[in-house]
Amino acid sequence: MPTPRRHYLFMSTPVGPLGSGLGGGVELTLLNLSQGLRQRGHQVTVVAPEQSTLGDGPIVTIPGRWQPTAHTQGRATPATLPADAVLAHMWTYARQHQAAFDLIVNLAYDWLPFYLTPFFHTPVAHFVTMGSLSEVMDAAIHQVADQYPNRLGAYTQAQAATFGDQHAFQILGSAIDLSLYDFCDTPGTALAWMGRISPEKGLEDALAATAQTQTPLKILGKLEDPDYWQRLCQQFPQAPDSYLGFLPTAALQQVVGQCRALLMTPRWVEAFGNVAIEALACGVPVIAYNRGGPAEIIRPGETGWLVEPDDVSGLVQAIQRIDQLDRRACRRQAEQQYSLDALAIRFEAWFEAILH
Ligand code: HBI
Repeated sequence: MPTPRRHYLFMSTPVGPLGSGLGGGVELTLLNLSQGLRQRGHQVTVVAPEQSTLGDGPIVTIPGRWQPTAHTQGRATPATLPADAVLAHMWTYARQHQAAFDLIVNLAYDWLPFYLTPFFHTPVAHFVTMGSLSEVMDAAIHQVADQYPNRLGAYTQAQAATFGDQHAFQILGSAIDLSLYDFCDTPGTALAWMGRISPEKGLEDALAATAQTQTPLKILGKLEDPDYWQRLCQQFPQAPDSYLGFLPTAALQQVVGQCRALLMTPRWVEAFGNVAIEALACGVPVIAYNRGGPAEIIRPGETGWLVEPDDVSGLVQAIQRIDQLDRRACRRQAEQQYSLDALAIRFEAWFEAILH
């Protein structure tokens, strides 16, 4: 029996307008998911702070004060709500219009939407976009898990496990628009490293490994922590000439496609690691610490290598075994698992499980 055509209401992150970059990975998830679900015949309406832009689909923009970001707060930080909060106004809109939708999908990492779940007639599902950060959010998430067992989604098992009860989560992964990435079968000699230049991303290990193997390293990403970068430049004199800045997708995929492999050296549990599937889409294998999201993406010995976390000598050994990996298998894995349609199919199955 074909899946019925649904009308979903997506509630965006309240930390800033879509298209501003303030919403981080959620912006990409919302754009890709709405595009993929519409291509499968569903209707998607997105509710987001005013000045939001999201491709060409219908979007309801709501005024009000942005929410302070959760990922810089501590575990004991209480739930907060500014006066005239855009988050509160967004959920007032949802309450008033809920009858027009089959399902409401929350992407905000905030207390209010989780607390409101039992107050709605239309079912509310929550796609959780980060790991465990605070007691108050953990309690709100566990409350929903207890009352509505199948209403929580996450990117990866590792991210879900940070909440202690990973079985309460549907694991959905992520996706990219593969039409923006070209397969490259003729790499040069360089390796790539992509991500925000900030301590939790562990760039120093990639610099140490490529210094040992005398391999050029191309560094791409936003220079988020200048003091940290200064320290790296002193420790690794070749670093400044490896840095290519933050590139838009077209230029990024051009540079990465020419590389023999991508190095991922996270110090923390990456909820997913979108740069891994961007590399695979270009045919570039991924060498990553066996930690967090990348460990659930890479197929060891086929599309990459997993290395003992924080072990630079393990990175060096993996770099010496890149040629055992198959660049076409990398592109194939991106097409099978990380296309817009593959993502939409995973979310559609989760939504149908909730609606039955
Ligand atoms: N902080 N309070 C709050 N709410 C969010 O929805 C939120 C956030 N910080 C970061 C963020 N969302 C996204 O950038 C990540 O979930 C990817």
